[in-house]
Amino acid sequence: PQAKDPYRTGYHFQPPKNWINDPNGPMIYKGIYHLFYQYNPKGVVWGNIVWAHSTSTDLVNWIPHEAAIYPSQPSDINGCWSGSATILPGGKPAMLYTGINPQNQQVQNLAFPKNLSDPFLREWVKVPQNPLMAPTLANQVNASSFRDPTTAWLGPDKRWRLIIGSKRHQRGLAILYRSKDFMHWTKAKHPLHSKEKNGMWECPDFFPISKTSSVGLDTSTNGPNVKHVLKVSLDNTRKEYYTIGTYNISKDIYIPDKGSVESDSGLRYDYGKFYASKTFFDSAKNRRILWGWINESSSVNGDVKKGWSGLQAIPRTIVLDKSGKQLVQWPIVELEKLRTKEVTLPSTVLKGGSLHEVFGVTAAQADVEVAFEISDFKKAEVLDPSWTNPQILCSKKGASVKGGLGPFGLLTLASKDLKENTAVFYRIFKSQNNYKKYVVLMCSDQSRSSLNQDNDMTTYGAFVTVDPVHEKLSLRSLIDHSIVESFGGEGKACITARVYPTLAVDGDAHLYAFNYGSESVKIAGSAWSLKTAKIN
Ligand code: DQQ
Repeated sequence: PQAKDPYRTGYHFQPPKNWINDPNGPMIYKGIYHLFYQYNPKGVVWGNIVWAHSTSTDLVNWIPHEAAIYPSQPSDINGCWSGSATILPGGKPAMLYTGINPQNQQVQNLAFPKNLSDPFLREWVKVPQNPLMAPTLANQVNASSFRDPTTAWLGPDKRWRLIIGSKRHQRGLAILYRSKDFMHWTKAKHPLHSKEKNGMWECPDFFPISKTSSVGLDTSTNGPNVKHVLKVSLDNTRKEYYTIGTYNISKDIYIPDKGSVESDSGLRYDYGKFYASKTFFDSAKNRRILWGWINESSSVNGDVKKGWSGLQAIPRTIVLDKSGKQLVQWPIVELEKLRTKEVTLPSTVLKGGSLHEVFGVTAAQADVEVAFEISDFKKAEVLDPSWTNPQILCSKKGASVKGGLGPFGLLTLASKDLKENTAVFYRIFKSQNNYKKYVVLMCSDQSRSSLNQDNDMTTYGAFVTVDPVHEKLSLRSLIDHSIVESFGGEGKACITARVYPTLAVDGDAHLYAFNYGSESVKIAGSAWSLKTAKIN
């Protein structure tokens, strides 16, 4: 018999086999969560794209269904690409998605559930008017860069609006369409927003967020206590950026706040692997939930051997940070139902150069939450003003590079001899011009994650806007065989990594807390073994 695949996940969403990518049309209907996703029924690489479908009552355990949307008419015969759900007044879901037509043009289609009394909404019917939006000579839309319609929102004038990702030359575009009846859509003269030199904007997402509370908002909400978020996925770099700003409904334009940009220095949901993400409003629990596709870091040969490629991240609730300047993300609370066998780490001093094994947890499938306390900042290194790129800084100063205050953190998926490990850690620097101001760097160092050199073992990094003098510095990592999803500063910075250990597998995986800085830090927290979820 074949040995169990050591890289399949215990609680991250994946189908039994084949290629998956973007999450599509996430929604809740009559108490059931739906996840659709880009899927190749025929292989482990991208192609033959249909909308696969699974449902859940808790966002943790999933039941598979037959493909919901697949090529069947001229307007989608060459593929059913990404799209979004809109819950119409009265509760009926409408699904808008990109179809690839016989000329390989990208067009937008609409489908409705065939039978609203089927709780799983297994069958979908495409409207005969499809495509509802298409590139024409008159509208000057680029036929190969016109995809991924968002959830639509209703304006005060009773007209629906949505955006579609596009580009013109190298300018990223969020093309705006409007409709009175959801069937006839007219392109607006101006995009909702655009940005030079961004290239194609894939999978845009546009939604309101409360300035005053952590309650999520329905996509059509606007008003004085509301900010808006625009997220775009950059095809060129495979990175996502979001901005926070204002939606001017009378001009129908979105204006990012000062300093909020869709480029290198911009904000990302996740500073590791995370792409083509999409949020939805969960009306049952009044929260906004983010889904994201986590691609492999293995070679195509590795994927062929595994027979599968791609995961979905653990859904995250997102709220606006109290600063109003960024979002804060946290794994949905339902995940905690899988926690078992809590191992507490009583408050311990991690002396400079120390390593501390966390025993009693299934280290290949775990949830770890720790907080660090720092009382002495004297040994913090000075941050060179040229160190502006956190990923490069983390790559130069990996986990094995000793420092002053840090590196301290976790060695996840570690082999007993530490030959393999994925290190998630912090370093604290003092800023050159203000010695009382500290800069917190969070890193996920994959350089020793596997003895198999065929994998992409790039290191990731992010600056975390935490004041380590007055706030605790927390770290949560969701470890699941071939994925480590980490949340720094209580969700202010997230880093997801894919890793393929050859030794640190299942029962041979270990978890450690470490401090390779010269200054001591205190650590306290808990680790849980996580039960396996029922996933498809
Ligand atoms: N994936 C889909 C497109 C989208 C891209 C095709 C993003 O609709 O732009 O599978 O990963």
